[in-house]
Amino acid sequence: MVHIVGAPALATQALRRPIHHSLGDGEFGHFMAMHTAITCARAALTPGNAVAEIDRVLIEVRDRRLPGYLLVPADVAQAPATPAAQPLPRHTDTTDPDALDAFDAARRLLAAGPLWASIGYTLPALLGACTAQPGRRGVLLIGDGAAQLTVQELATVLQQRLPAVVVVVDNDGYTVERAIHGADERYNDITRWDWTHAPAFFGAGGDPGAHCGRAAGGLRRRRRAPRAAEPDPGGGPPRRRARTARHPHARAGTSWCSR
Ligand SMILES: Cc1ncc(C[n+]2csc(CCOP(=O)(O)OP(=O)(O)O)c2C)c(N)n1
Ligand SMILES: [Mg+2]
Repeated sequence: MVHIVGAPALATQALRRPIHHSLGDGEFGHFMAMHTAITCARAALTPGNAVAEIDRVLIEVRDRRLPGYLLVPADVAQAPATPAAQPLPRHTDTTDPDALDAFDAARRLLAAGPLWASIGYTLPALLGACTAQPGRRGVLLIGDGAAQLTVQELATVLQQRLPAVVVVVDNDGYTVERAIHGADERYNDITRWDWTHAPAFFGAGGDPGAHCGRAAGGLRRRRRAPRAAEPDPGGGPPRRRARTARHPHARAGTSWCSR
């Protein structure tokens, strides 16, 4: 993976103007420095170094199988370049081909967050996976809290008529966070959406291929008995505590959209 980042023209950078791609301080190296810990090779391209530096970064990324970072100022992107004389030197692959095939097969089936990831990542990832493999049906299981972060990508899924199924676990908030800390805290609540309107809202209302339904009876087992809404000690409106497993909406549980 190579992160290719556009930047203001070198002449603009030289003036140290307090603009975007700096922190408002006219310093344009901050973001490259931040990437030091998560990339194996980085380069800030100039007309003079671009051809050699691009190859250097690509070789490192390929051989070490780690991410790289290329910063491309606007004027460098438009400058003429002499193509490299040689193709990249071959990489001697020491990977067991059987193990690699097995990994590839598994990778084609499952796109998942790694050890831990940003919630909301998987909806755009579904869009990317379906776009990369036309005709294959992507299936996504996503929490309601996560889906609320990147739900707009559903509009592109619908517009592109991708054969995706999205199952939203509609459990009224950040359930896993409630389990870790703050079972009764309002910061684990989210606003409740009626997911069944999502296709119409995102412009696919008249599309007979876009279906949306609610799986009745999901999350039937509720761990705790309902409690009434409680007045906020701070004088605000009554708040519902730990709604996850008990809200009537949670019993209806799961919504889905598909083609
Ligand atoms: C961008 C980002 N913000 C916050 C978190 C911390 N976080 C991890 S899981 C989670 C809640 C997920 O809620 P939801 O998607 O509704 O899933 P549930 O646990 O309810 O099934 C949060 C806020 C995170 N991982 N990434
Ligand atoms: Mg949830």
